[in-house]
Amino acid sequence: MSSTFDDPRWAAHDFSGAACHDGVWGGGQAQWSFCHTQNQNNPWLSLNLGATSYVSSVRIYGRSDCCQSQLGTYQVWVATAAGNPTLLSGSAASRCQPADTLVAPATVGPFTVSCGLSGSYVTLFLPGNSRLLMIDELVVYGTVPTLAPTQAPTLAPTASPTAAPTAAPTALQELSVVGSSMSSTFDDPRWAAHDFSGAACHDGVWGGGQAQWSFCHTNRQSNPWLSLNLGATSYVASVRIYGRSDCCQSQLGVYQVWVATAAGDPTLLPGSAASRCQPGSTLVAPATVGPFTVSCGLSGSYVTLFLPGNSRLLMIDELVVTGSP
Ligand SMILES: [Ca+2]
Ligand SMILES: [Ca+2]
Repeated sequence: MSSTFDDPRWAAHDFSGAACHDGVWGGGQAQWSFCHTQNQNNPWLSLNLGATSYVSSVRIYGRSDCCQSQLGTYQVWVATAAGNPTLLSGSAASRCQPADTLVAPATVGPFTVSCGLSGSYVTLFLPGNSRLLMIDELVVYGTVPTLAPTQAPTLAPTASPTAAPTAAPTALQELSVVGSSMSSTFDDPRWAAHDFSGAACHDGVWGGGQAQWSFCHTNRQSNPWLSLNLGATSYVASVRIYGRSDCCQSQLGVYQVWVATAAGDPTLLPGSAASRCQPGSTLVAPATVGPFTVSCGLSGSYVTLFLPGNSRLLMIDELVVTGSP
């Protein structure tokens, strides 16, 4: 406070500021819980809030045993220091309800002053000469800030994880063939000089007619087949069949292409070991050299051309596989 009432007649009582924030008011002389300055110019009472706080309002409980008229014109300030707020630097103290002249009637109140300011001190100030500041209690309402900043926000969660990336698509290419087999190899002794084995159907030569004789040829049989060994499980995008180029193109007729884990008649392999390309279609080659391209989209290490039915002859110039190794 700016001063403390020191009349020796009342020396037994505490009139310091502590009496105005002891939680006791309205008791009259039975309690003597009021703070009291000397008669002076511009008396003040400052409460230390301990930390910068938001002050929403202040409530003044007037002296309850007598003298209520002494409050009269008063001001409430929020400041960064105790003391006469009009003597603090401009930024150090702000007045609650600065546009209003507050005048307390001669009652105990309480008188509530709206504020809305932040600071670490609240000061009751009685402007003017020959004033007495004496009230029962000064109560401050507001919010004490947390001492430490709140926890830093975590980053927003990332989007749900994407599926592991699939292997980068490889450009489709003509797949190499490491070997071949057929259900049988044409063995007419008249043509013994020629190679009719499966190798003739993956030698890179086709369309040459009798000048080249580069075709594979089974005996006449049921369900003949030609299997190419890709050497490793590979993605088979499509298969291209070049028909025999010197004659006999009508022999291809109804045909199937399979991708499998082994060579041989695919209909005799276990179900999971062979899958047919275009399983919903019956493929029938016209009596031309083609080529005939069959879309596939299956993976396996063998590609098999299969001619279903009895008394069939498999003879074509070349079987070319396109895909990814
Ligand atoms: Ca009190
Ligand atoms: Ca050939």
